Amino acid sequence: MENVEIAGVLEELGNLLEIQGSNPFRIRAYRNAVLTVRGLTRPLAAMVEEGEDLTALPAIGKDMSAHIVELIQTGGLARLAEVSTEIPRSLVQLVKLDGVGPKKAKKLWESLGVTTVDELEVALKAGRVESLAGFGATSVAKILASIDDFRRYSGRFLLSKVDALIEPLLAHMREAPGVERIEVAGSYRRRKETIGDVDLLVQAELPAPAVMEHFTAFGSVEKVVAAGDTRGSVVLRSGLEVDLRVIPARSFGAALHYFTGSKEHNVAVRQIAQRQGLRVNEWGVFRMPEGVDPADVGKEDGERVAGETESSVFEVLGMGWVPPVLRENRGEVEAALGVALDNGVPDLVTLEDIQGDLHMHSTWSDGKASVEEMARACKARGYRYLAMSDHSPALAMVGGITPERAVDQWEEIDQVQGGLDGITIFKSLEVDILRDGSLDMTDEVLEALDLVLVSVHSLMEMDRVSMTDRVITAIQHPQVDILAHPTGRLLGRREPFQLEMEEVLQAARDLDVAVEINANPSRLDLNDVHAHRAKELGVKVCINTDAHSVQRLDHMSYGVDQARRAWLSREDVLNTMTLAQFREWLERRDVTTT
Ligand code: DGT
Ligand code: CA
Ligand code: CA
Ligand code: ZN
Repeated sequence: MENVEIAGVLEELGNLLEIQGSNPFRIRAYRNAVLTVRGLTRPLAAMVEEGEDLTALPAIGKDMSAHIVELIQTGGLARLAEVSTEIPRSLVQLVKLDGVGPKKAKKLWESLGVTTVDELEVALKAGRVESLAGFGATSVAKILASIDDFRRYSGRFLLSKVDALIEPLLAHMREAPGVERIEVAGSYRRRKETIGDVDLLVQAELPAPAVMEHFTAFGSVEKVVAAGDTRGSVVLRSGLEVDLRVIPARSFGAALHYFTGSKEHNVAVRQIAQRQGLRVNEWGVFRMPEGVDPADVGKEDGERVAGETESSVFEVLGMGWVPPVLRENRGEVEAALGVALDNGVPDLVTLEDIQGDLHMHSTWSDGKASVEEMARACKARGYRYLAMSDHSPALAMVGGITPERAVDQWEEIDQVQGGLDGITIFKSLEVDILRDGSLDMTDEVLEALDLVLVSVHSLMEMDRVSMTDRVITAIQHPQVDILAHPTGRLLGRREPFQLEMEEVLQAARDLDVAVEINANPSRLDLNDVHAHRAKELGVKVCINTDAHSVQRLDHMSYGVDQARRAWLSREDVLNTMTLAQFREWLERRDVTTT
């Protein structure tokens, strides 16, 4: 059993215990164990096999260690089976809805017998929920809206989750007999925020029954949906579906292009080909003899003119190679042909371009690591600067920093800085935008900070006009530098709040405020379309992790992928600046007023 799966089982058990009303310490023990397991770089299965003591790991006590060993050795967990005789496992789905916590889920189950999202929807629409204590009309409307979101995303997986789930599968497939090359195509290769299914391509001489056999024998396969000569499909225990295609070398590039998609991109490319008397499919690019009806020819008929490599497909059509992140038919086909833009496809920003991370939290608010640990971790990632940006006091539940404590934190930052070479720590805060657009911090502190981030964390149900006013009022404050996670969305859990993005971006341009692409894989906020618009308007985009732990600083790559999907180049991104340039940027307003 893989670490991700173990984390999934422990998380589910923890959630069930919480619905049951179990001891909060026990629930927290599960939460912390899940965090530990998710963060491990070594497989627990290997550690157990080597007889290592798991209780040496943070947050893994005797019970938790026993659970993990049991999972690895038996593939199941007696405790989970036991709890699920007392309480339906499907209740865990209800808790994922906005507006339904563990207590409410329990109540819905006990009073109305609701165990699934479908049953809850029926009960809500029949008016049976409204009359329960603790649920009112507002609560009902909120839950209904959240069921819509749930449906829209159900069956889709966060990109980061897929990264974790398929790593062991790829390692397994590399060992299949006769495998020459492996690529993951589809939305995964395009680095979309969420993934419907994984499209795995394997290059091998056909026929290759051993490859298919090896695939379906992967340890995490729950169900084999299909297993033919060249095509197979399985569902993993996590629920993730994986399609496999086995492709001979002569067609691998064409298949990689075809199955990377998107469908819309493929359609546009096929039209380009048709104009040139060429036919593109997953087997190659073919020149058809004059006067032949395409409907009458087989897949590989005609003269093969490309297909072994992906770049050969683009080249034969007179196009430059298009990075997969751009293949959404949003102008990349024309750009690659060089007709719409004279500079063709832009040079996209890369992870190596990033010089600093300007949004993160420490133990001063709800982070898990100290200022020093975060700073050292940033240095280890090759950054030249970072901003320590803990929460402001309006977020009382996370221990936001009061003006008095801010001053104390600066002392600590100065001390840490004194012991650190090669990286600069900027003093910052992520200041809450209050209802009326005012900021949750004294002007005195705001002026003393090196960098000010602002963001909305409360009252997200505001109407569009009020929310837009609120955000624009906030960024009009002369000390504001960055608008963080501008729409508040949480993929699969919370829709973006109502906001007139065009107005906000224009205001940001006029005020010289940067906007964030929050790199947390469940946020990725701004989305690609809005980030692209920011670039068009000349608004600087900043890619920040918002990390609450050292590990999560590694989310930067997801933010960079999102920026690339938005066509952003290095010069569009604030935190690609050198330290000297960034210092100058911080002084930009002082410069213009003198
Ligand atoms: P997903 O799985 O929903 O996240 O999105 P994709 O893009 O991975 O879509 P998927 O798995 O249905 O198909 C993978 C690729 O195969 C897709 O991006 C383009 C290609 N493809 C699939 N069906 C068609 C089709 O009917 N026409 C064309 N031109 N391409 C297709
Ligand atoms: Ca797919
Ligand atoms: Ca697919
Ligand atoms: Zn934050």
